[in-house]
Order: sequence, then C-alpha cells, then structure tokens
Amino acid sequence: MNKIIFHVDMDCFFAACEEVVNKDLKGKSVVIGSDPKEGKGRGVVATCNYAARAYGIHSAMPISKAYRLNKNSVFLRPNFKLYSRVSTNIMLILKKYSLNFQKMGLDEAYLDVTGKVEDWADAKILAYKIKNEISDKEKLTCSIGISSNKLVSKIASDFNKPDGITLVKNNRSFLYPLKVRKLYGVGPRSEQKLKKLGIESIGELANFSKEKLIENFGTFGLYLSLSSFGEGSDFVSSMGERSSISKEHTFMEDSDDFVKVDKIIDDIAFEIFSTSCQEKCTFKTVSIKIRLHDFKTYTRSKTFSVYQSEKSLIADTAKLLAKEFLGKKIRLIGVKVSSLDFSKDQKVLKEYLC
Ligand code: TTP
Ligand code: MG
Repeated sequence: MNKIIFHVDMDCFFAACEEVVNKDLKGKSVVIGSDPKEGKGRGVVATCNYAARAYGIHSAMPISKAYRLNKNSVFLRPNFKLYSRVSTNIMLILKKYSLNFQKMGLDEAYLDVTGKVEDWADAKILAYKIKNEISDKEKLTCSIGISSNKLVSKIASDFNKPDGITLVKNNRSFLYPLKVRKLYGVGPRSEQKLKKLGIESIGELANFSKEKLIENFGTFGLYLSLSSFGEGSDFVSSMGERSSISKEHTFMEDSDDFVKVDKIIDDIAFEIFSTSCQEKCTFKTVSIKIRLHDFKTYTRSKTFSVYQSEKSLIADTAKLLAKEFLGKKIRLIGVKVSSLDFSKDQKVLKEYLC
C-alpha cells in the first residue's frame, strides 16, 4: 500500500513573519539579509517576499544586486528569535495532523498522514484544514505537496507557490515535463553535463539508459535514474532530525575478497548518499563497522573539519578505513555518516552535490 506523504513549506517564511509583526510592511518589497549599505554592502539575501521577487530578487543573491534591482525595498536583518518562535507554533499544528512527522529546518516538514485519511480526496481536505489553521493562528500561508513519497511531495510543494496545494497521484506524469534541476542534488554542473547527453527534462532522464547514467555519474547516476521514475523514500521519522544515516550488509558467506567488500561499500554509500540528498543534510563523520568471522566487531571513523556532502567521499573514506581489515574474513560491513547538519542557510548545498 502506498503511503500518503505531505511536504509543507511556508511561503517566503522570514519575510512573511516580519509582515505579520509589522503591518506597515504590507504591499512593500521586503528583503531579509545583510545590510545593503546603499549598494556597497557585502553578504547575501536570506529571503524576500513575493513583491520583491517581482523585481528579480531572490535568496542567496548578493545584497548589493538586490539593492540595485529595487532601492525602495525595505531591507531587514534577520530576527531568528521571531522566526523560531513562529516555527515552533507551526510545527505543533503540523504534528497534530500526522502519524509521523519530520521537521526539516524552520519552515518545512514532512508529514506521513497514511491512516489519517481515507484516500487522495480526503488528503486534499486535510491539506486545506492545515492551511486554514496556520492561517487563522499565525496569519501565514504555506504550500503543500502531496504524493506517495518525500521526493515527489517536496517538488510538488514548490510547484504551486505561494499558498498552493499540489496533489500528485501519478509520480511519473507529474515529473516527466519538469526540468532536471527540480531534482534534489542537480545543480548547474550536473545540469550542464546532462544537457550534453541530450537530457533536459526528467522524462528525458527516465528514458536514458540507467547504465549510461552510472557510467557518467557513478552512484549519483543511479540516484538520478531512480528519482526520474519518481522513486523516493517514504520514511518519515517521528524522531525529528536524525543524528546519523547508516546501513549494514551481512555477507551470505564470510568474505576476504576486497573487490567484493569495496563493491558492497559502494552500494551502501550510494544508499546513504541518496538519503542524505533527500533529507537535505551534510555530514562531518564517516564510520565503518566491521564484524569478522569470529563475531569480533570493530568500528573506525574519520571526522572532517568541515561539513561534507560529496557522494564519492562516503565510499572512499569507508574503503580507506576498511583497508585495515584486508586479508581478514568479514561477516558484516556497515557504513554510517553522522554529525549531521540540516541547516538550510546555504542553498549552495545543492551545488556541492553535483
Ligand atoms: P525556503 O523555504 O527555501 O524559502 P522561503 O520560505 O523564504 O520562500 P518560498 O516561498 O520559496 O518557500 O527557506 C525558508 C527560510 O530559510 C527562508 O525564509 C530564509 C531561510 N533561507 C536562508 O536563510 N538562506 C537561503 O539561501 C534560503 C534558501 C533560505
Ligand atoms: Mg519556504
């Protein structure tokens, strides 16, 4: 049975919070970020309201450019205390309506509502209920994507912003016309590389050979292929943000064949990477767990000084750590990434992933 997963994302969250507490901002172009210093300021735009977006201003744009695009905008420094207070109220509302709930930063969350609703039509009614309660209590709008998994619901919540509901019954027909950039993890570099292969839409990606994608992109190619078919995780964790992502493999027969071990590490690392893409997190630590034929179990780890997200780094680090056990008969191998960071202050995370 397919699950019914909501992705709820607040509309221009920081800017919308400011508009609620300061009625004078109504109708004005509002930009949240660093001080523009009359066009000489450094730093970037955190977000802006839709009036500012009409001037071409957007998140992560240099504040000096935002100033040039519309000098008459109201420029505000972020007030995180306000945003986190409002966020707490919103999350309490969302939690109430879901079976499982996963907060993803201040302004978005996944909700597993399977069992709370009868069917898709019922799911839509629930989405309206949630929107109404947020609007009544917090005077804010949000957009909701509804589908059978997190990957598609996340794309769907962005599909009809602001104040929209997008219900996707057929993942493939929804995704196929969209640009590949809509897939999490596809940044400008992967986009260019895909374009050279003649792939611009997700449909074209789905029609492209999986083997060729793997040839060109390694494990990321497999992720691209699965995602293009609308296959994604439907695991909504009620524990809030997780502290690690791990996966283990037990060999059918104990093995000292390191070609085999490395191959398994590649597969596990790919799954961990896919989850980290979907959960939108970076990591600092990569660990392995090795259980030998005599059940003696060892863990080894490497911690990097800065957060990482490259797909190859998980496999390469795990393989390096596993080298210590070369020649030993291995019963089980596990890989884990931990010290996770879910902060979405940098949309650049996407760029790291290409
Ligand atoms: P988003 O949900 O990405 O953006 P948004 O809510 O402002 O706008 P949208 O209507 O398109 O959803 O991010 C939520 C908040 O996170 C946003 O209000 C400000 C903050 N943020 C940053 O500080 N830097 C960034 O680069 C991004 C993308 C967001
Ligand atoms: Mg948002």
